[in-house]
Amino acid sequence: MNRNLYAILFEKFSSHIDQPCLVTDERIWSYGDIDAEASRMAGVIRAGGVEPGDRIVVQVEKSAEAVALYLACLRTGAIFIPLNTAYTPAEVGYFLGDAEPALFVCTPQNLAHYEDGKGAYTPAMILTLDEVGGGTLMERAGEAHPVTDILQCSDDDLAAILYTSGTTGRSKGAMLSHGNLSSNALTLVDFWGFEEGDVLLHALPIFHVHGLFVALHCAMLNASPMLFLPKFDVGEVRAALPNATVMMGVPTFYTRLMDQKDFDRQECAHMRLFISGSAPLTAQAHEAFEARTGHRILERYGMTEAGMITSNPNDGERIAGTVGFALPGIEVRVHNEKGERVYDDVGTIQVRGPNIFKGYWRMPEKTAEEFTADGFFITGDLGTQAEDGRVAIVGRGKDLIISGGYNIYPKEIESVLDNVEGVVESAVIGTTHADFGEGVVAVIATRDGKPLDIEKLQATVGAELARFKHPRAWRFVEALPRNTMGKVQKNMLRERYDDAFTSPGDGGF
Ligand code: MLC
Ligand code: AMP
Repeated sequence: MNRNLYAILFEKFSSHIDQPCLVTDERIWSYGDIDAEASRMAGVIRAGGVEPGDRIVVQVEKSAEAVALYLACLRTGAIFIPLNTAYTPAEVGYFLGDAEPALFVCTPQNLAHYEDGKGAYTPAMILTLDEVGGGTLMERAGEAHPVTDILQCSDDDLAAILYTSGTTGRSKGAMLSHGNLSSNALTLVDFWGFEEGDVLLHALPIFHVHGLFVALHCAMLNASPMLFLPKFDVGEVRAALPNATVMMGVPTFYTRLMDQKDFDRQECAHMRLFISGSAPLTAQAHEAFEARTGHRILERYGMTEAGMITSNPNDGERIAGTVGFALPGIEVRVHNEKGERVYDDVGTIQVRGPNIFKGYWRMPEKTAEEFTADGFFITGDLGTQAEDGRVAIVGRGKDLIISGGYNIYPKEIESVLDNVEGVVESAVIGTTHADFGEGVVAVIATRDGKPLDIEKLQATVGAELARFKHPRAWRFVEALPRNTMGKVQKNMLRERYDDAFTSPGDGGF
């Protein structure tokens, strides 16, 4: 049997080939249209000499064509590597060098950055795709001989690599197999009760697990239409809600909807399910949303290396401030520092199951460090597990900021800041931000504690890192607080500057 994820998706939606798949501003793409587009793009991939197992790096805006490109990669056995559209050429250069793709697809505007010889690694083929279906990829697809077969794969063959930054050093590529993705998708479509008539409101980006895998796969396995919005725009989302039944979002989606004074029960009357994840949804936001709309948001927990791990039930009690139970077929446990399993006590969350990734691309030592001897993946999240299995996340063992659902690793920003003249050392922290959950604060030690030129600091960060990672509040001190081991006490800094985005005059956004 062909275990290629595309074969599994195709088998499910092929009896609904005329059903709408992606509804965009420009047109309605039926399942047949998307499949045909994926065949043409597969033709371009094959004609370009891209072999199964070769990598294809993609940094393009959200569009139906970008979805077809992902499906074409699955179809031909090429490994799909999506990149955040906000990444700078410097960041993309690292990913190209690490992944060594046979093909890189970028926007026409960015092409000039990557043409021959400009970066450390130049892919053999660079094509372009814009947000309305233009670019050299589409020109070639128009002429290509369509590939209608689906490459025979096993569960262990790689489907995608998603880069996730590390607490130390550079980003690591999490290798995800066809089996990782299909096992998770088949579980979710069932667990969340996808049914005939469901319509998914899709306003997430498609370069992360949430919008790319969870949302797309669930809809496609159910042959559901997706109202495919280019991004989260609160007005467009509200306009689309009455035609949808399911929405998946990060907590910022829900707080932004709640900020709309006239957003009410009536607008959500048609909805079956609101799902939240990628960042903590406060119990307060959960309860306020229910009071306003009558819907209890279903919160679930996941990560790049594992897809979805736990979920509150579709039928059953959804408890605010918890992320529910291990999904069927997945084992979750909490271990204390002594390596003992604990219940109702805080420890590290560990996971084992068919959803767990195959390791970090070309980093066997890093991979080994993240697994226990009995094969559980150590998530780096801190949580509790009740005797009945219910999990609550209480913090992070890893030094990570989650802002609006995007992960930001302080180390990356600190490394850039530490090279600026006048900076003795820096500590980057996340503190409470009403819109993004956490906002980025840079605490900088200077020789006499005097402030430096913020514009200069911003320019230095801007040349290297994507805008969503930029510090939006700056604090200058004589020295960073350290414990007896010499480690910077970020907890103290987080407490001290927790009002950075709430006190008057601050905010930065
Ligand atoms: C945008 N900006 C952000 C930001 N998004 N800053 C911090 N954090 C973010 N998440 C900045 C931009 O750089 C810009 O800065 C300004 O905010 C406005 O940009 P925008 O493009 O207009 O922002 P907006 O459309 O409002 O985007 C906010 C958002 C978006 C929350 C809708 O970030 C989003 O869609 N987030 C979802 C991320 C996601 O899918 N995560 C899943 C990861 S998977 P300036 O200075 O230029 O004005 C995962 C596993 C799992 O975690 O469990 O799911
Ligand atoms: P990423 O590596 O981008 O996939 O982000 C995964 C991280 O997001 C997890 O390790 C958690 O820290 C966090 N996360 C995902 N879902 C939730 C949730 N429901 N509540 C709290 N944190 C979450």
